[in-house]
Amino acid sequence: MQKDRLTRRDILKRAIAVGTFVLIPSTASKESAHGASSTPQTQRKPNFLLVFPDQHRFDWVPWNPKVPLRMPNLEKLAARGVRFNWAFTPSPLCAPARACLASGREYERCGVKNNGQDYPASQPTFYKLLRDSGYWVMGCGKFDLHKASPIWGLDGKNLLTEWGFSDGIDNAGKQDAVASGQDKPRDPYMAFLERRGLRQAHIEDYKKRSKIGKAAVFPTPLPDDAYCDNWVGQNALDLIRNVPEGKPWFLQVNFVGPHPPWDITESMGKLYEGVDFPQPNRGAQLTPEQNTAVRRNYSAMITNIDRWLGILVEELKKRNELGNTFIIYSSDHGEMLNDQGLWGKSVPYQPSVGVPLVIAGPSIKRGLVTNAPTSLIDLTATILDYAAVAAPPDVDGVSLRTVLEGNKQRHREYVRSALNDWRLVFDGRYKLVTGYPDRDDILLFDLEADPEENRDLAKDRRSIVDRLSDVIGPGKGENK
Ligand SMILES: [Ca+2]
Repeated sequence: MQKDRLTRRDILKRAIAVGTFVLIPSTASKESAHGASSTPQTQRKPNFLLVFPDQHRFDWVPWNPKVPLRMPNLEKLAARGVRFNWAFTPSPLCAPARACLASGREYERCGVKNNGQDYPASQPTFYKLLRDSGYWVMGCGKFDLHKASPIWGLDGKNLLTEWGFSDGIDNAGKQDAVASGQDKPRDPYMAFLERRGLRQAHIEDYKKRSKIGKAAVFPTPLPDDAYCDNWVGQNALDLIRNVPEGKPWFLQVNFVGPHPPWDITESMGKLYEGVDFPQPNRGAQLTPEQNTAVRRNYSAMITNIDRWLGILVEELKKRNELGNTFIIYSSDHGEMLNDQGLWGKSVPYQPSVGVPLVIAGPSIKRGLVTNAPTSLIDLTATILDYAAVAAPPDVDGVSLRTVLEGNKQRHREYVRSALNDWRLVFDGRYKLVTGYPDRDDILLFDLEADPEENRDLAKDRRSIVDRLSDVIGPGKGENK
């Protein structure tokens, strides 16, 4: 077997010798120390693992010295890949953000304006394109592509085939599971809790939390193995183990955390016991102790997701697939955590629109940190690019390949985000926001000098406002 394997250099040598060049996909040309299987690499398509928690904000990362967050597995991933300082969601709300990712289109063209709309059945998804090209396409956790019609099926397979998946388990998000499962389970997670005799206890726990509101930080009565993100992680493992032999695969793991409520298990409650966190920027409502407690639970949910990232990477090592798998860690949007006195997302401030982004995989630079502004829609283009599947002409995302392989510092001039009436454009330093908080308002922030966005410069820097106003629209095709 071994003697039949040609290295990239061998092939190039032979090509030069006979006066021809062959195109060798660069994705398949280099392998990490963990190696590849005995299949000739030029014939193998890479796999993709997209770890996609819900509501993980951009600065809650282990390399931020201001936040004592532990994510050892994300740090390892960053050491063998590229991490982005300026990754944006195209729209900071569940359904539009995930529709933008699925379609690769900016907010205005993603077909989903808010959480009250389903993903249009006739609109293409990159999942479908991958599947049509021979990929085994999988997903688990909360997909949120049909938020207006909350029908998951107890096996979580209701619309998976239509969206382009080969296999998967779509469960309800935290609140949707409890709201829909009051009388009987309507989604696979509540069905699982029912089988374990825990559904009622979970419903009662959420009732208690909703009465207390943001300050509810007590642990759930659920044991660790029944906690939703641990059940989602187990589903991810089971899916990888059931990939048909020889198929390249894609898996998106949509963890439900660290979205509120701040429910954690007893054991997760010990992770940040006694650890201090910075107080919110211009926060309101809660006491310092309550803010710290919320931030501990938020961090515990993220550290638990990081534990699953580690388990999944170990599984890939065992399967001898790590060298041929792109691993991407990001999130659909952030969480204000009481910064600016706000909670949740939906607003144009960085804790809401900024997401973490780390990518490692074959041919990707190791340990690169980049300031290239990027959007989740660029992931769509990047995945299709590395899978050697042509992106449809109406995809707005731009492949990150040149940045990931260290050949370019930037792949686009501007990045955008939008929701309802507001629009945002960021050029790598200045961020212009129109239509927020009211339709006629304009805000300008210098994120280099004022990363917490406390000084609006719109009245002082008119030329920058004018320049960015010209490009604040969806910018179709500008990057092509
Ligand atoms: Ca979300």
